[in-house]
Formats: sequence, structure tokens, C-alpha cells
Amino acid sequence: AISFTAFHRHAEINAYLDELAAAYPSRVSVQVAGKSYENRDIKTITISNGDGRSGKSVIFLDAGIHAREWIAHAGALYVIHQLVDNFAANSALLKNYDWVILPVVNPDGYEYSHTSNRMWRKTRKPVSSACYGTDGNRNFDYHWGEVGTSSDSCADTFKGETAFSEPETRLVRDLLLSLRSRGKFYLTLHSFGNYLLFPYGWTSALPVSWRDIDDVAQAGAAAIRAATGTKYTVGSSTNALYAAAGGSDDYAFAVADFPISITMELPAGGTGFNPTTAQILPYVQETWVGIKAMAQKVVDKY
Ligand code: 0X9
Ligand code: ZN
Repeated sequence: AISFTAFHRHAEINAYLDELAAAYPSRVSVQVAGKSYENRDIKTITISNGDGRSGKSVIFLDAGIHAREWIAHAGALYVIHQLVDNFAANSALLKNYDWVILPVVNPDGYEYSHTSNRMWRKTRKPVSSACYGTDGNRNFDYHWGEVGTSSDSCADTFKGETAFSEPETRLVRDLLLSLRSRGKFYLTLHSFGNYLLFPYGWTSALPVSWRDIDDVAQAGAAAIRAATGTKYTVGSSTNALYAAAGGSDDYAFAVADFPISITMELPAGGTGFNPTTAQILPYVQETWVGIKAMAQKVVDKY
């Protein structure tokens, strides 16, 4: 079991995934998708309803590409907990869909934000010039290095020396591409600010199908508003927040052909990236209300 009264370290999170796979072998499997730069196992958990049918459509959720955004990692864990431990209540979301969840994209940065620098955002691979780390959400090869990115290796939004310079972003790329036809909904959890963002992040222009994505995001925002009164802003990344190219959301949508791709910026709590431990449970419960509503829209429509 895992608690939502503390932020868990990477090893505890991986142990929870393995524990679920051992407890529910017909519905849960865990994969080592690859290694981080510092050689940590990056695991995905695949959750099904156990009916043995393969090749279903997929909802792919990840979190923690940015190290310091701890409530995002907790949000992904809560989704896992709901779909697995609370399967009976959520089985409609697993009837024709499998979920693939990657709760810690950037474990090196996450651990560093626990041990050394709470405000660390990037990966931890040294850059030849001077500083450490690349912004994973500027490192994807779709309009890479354009607006909203930095060439300064010391900057928090460093785009990397090349696109996909980081093992962690290559791993997300490979997962997205492997799901190319089955993947219907890509959801990536960040913090903070209460936003539901959709493509594009590299231009203020909208994709032709933007209304389809907006529909899903609006359903999430409305469900949260009704449940807790919390207001989420819905819009394209560029228009609702700021322009920033090379993000995983644009890549999932434009290259890996996920028809629905959304970045969810969870609430901040006390000091921005650092909610109190008492805020974790209410925040992740509220987040789950929104994710459930978005997933329900997707499974009804795609
Ligand atoms: O800047 C980001 O990467 C995200 N915000 S955060 O505060 N969590 O860093 C927003 C990303 C939105 N998507 C794209 N710009 N592609
Ligand atoms: Zn982020």
C-alpha cells in the first residue's frame, strides 16, 4: 500500500508498483521501460481489467518530467491506486481501454530535489559547457529549440545539446511511438497553476481538431469545479500559459498521433511547488475527479 500523507521517494514508488503487480497479476504488470542517466529503473505500470483481450486502445499518463513538481508524482500514484485497488468502482474506464502509467519520468531530478535542491526542475546529466541537466519538456524533437527555450545549459529551460539528448525523454518518445495507433489520450501531469493545456505549445495557432481536445479538457474542468469549486483554466499551451516548444504534449499529438493530448498543471499549495503533506490527499482526490471525467469522455468517444 502507499499513503497520501507523505511524498514518497523513487524507490518506494517503484516498490509500490511491484507490490501491485504481485498482488493483482491478472490486471497489473510492471515494465522497466529503461534507465535514467544515473541508472535508476524507470518503470511503467500497465493496468487492464483482466479480460485477457489484447490490443485495446490506451490511455497513457505520465508525471514528473519536472523534478520539483511533487504533487504531480503523487497524482499519478493516486490514479494507479484508484484503477487498481478501487477497480470495481472504476471498471468502466478499463472496459475497452488499457492504461499505461509512468509516474516518475525523471527519477534523477526527483531524488535530487529530495536530497539537495528542492527547486530542481531538470534532468541530471552534466552538460559539456558548465551546468547540469536539461529541461525534459523542451527536449522533444518537434519544433525543438524554437520559442520559449534556452541554449544556456545553466537555465531552467535549457533545451538540451540536441533534441532527445536525455535518456528519459527518449524513453517517453519510444513509449509514445510504440502506442502510435492504440494511444488515444496522452495526459502529462505537472504543477502548478490549475491549467488544462492542449497543443500547441510552439505556436499560437491551434490544431484543426482543437475542439475535440477542448471538449475533453472542459469536461475535466467542469467536473472539478462541481466537486470542489476549484477553477481550472482551459486553453492551448501558448494561448493560456506561454509559448514553449519541444514539449512532450505537442510530440504525442503531432508525431505519435494521439488525438487527445493534455498537460494538467495541478494546484500549488503553500509555497508553489511545495504543498504541505496535509494538502496531498485533497489535491490528488480533486485531480482524480478531473482525470476520471476526461477519461470517461475519451472512452465514450474514441
Ligand atoms: O513549461 C512547461 O513545461 C509547463 N509548465 S511548468 O510550470 N510545469 O513547467 C507547461 C508546458 C505546456 N506545454 C508546452 N508548452 N508544450
Ligand atoms: Zn512542469
